[in-house]
Amino acid sequence: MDFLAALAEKAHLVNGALDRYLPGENTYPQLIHRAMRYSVFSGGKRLRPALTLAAAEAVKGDSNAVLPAACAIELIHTYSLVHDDLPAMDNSDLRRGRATTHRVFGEGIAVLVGDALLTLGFDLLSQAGSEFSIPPAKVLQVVQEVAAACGTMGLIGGQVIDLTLLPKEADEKTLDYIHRTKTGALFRACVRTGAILGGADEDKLRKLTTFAEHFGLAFQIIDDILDVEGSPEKTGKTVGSDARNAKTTYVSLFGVDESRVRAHKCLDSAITALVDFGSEADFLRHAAYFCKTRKF
Ligand code: GRG
Repeated sequence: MDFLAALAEKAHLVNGALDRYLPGENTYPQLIHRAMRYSVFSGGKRLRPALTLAAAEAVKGDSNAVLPAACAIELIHTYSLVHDDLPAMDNSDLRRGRATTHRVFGEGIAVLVGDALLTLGFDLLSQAGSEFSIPPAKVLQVVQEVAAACGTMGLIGGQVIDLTLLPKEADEKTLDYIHRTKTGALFRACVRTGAILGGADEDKLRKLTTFAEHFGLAFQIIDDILDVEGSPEKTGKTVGSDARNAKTTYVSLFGVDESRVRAHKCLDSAITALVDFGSEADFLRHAAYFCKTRKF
């Protein structure tokens, strides 16, 4: 099975579970539930939850048991996109190929959608072990991991620097910080969550963490390239928004060609980190190959 077919299979599982976890559109107050569902069911790739499931598989764990945690991570990811698109941040009109949440529901509701998705995400994560007898200490560990990835040393820290950085202050070290926190932290957390709940030993957890760190950085470098030479039909986003917002990116610092070389190097390192794993880690390997040529 090729990678996109395998991803679609995992996305199907995740979408079914998200549909069960999110309050129905007719649940009072309907407006927020409609807006949450609009934001979540909008055609995202579901790459992070797929990586959570795949990390559990890579350590021969039960991927069904990590499905709630995988969904929690997708809800948290969606929160970050909804807030990032707001006029006070990136001011984007298009996300996942359609109008952003605030363009459809207004800014106030979009802020609350993000808050609600983040809250529901942690609620789900805290229940991650209940059906599948995962030890409570492991559940607590992933709650802490994901909280750290979302906090001021993770997503929010990266977003703060990204929002406030002046172009003349931009250098490789700062850009690495932004990428490691804004994008990398959630990739790291989603892989570690799957591995921890799947029962990884310390050695496997370390190797999967190395995979995730290289993968996350490469994913963002490719995202920077797609913002310059991607197509809005494929990415589902407005192209050129980094330049319009005077953002420092890999492309603005190093150009497209050098950025691509760096992304490919990271992806090769990600694949190398899996050298001791068998075919049970094939989804992760193929995710890295996919990332090299991804157009969306
Ligand atoms: C805390 C508000 C707030 C923001 C944190 C994560 C983030 C910072 C902002 C989101 C926007 C952004 C460009 C993030 C970088 C990560 C990234 C490339 C997101 C897009 O991920 P995909 O391509 O999206 O997996 P889909 O739509 O497929 O889920």
